[in-house]
Amino acid sequence: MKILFLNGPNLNLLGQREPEVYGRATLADVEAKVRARARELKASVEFRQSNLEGELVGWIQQAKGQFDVIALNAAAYTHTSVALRDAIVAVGIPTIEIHLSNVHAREEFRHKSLIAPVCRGQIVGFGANSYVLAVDAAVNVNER
Ligand code: CA2
Repeated sequence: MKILFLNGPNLNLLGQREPEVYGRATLADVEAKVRARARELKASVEFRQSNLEGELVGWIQQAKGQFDVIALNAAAYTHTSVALRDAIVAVGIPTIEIHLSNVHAREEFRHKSLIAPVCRGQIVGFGANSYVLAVDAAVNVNER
């Protein structure tokens, strides 16, 4: 099981600002937690972040034949990006939407996800543990 974790804009700032919303863990801390769980479940993980929509689209396209599951925190692009949604559909790789915060309990513009309808499911609101839970979800993605 090969899982591609993709992180969208500003998530490189994690742990540096807004700890009351996003927690104190840095993105490197989140990656370490993901790798620890992946090791337990004998899964392999690639972990990337970009502030550029096109780069995220490129990574999704290139994942075809390379990864079994994509775990995607598209950050602000969640709420705006038809391009990411189309890329997920185009590659046909099961994709899990992740958010640190509970987007449904925040501003109304965060309630709408353009990618949710083309993802297998959403894991939101558990901070860094949303990512850890995504490893478990990925490993079991075909058990429905
Ligand atoms: O809760 C999440 O994981 C989000 O994807 C985070 C995005 C936000 O736009 C989504 O609505 C929900 C924001 C990521 C920015 O992260 C920062 C972290 C620390 C300081 C500033 C921004």
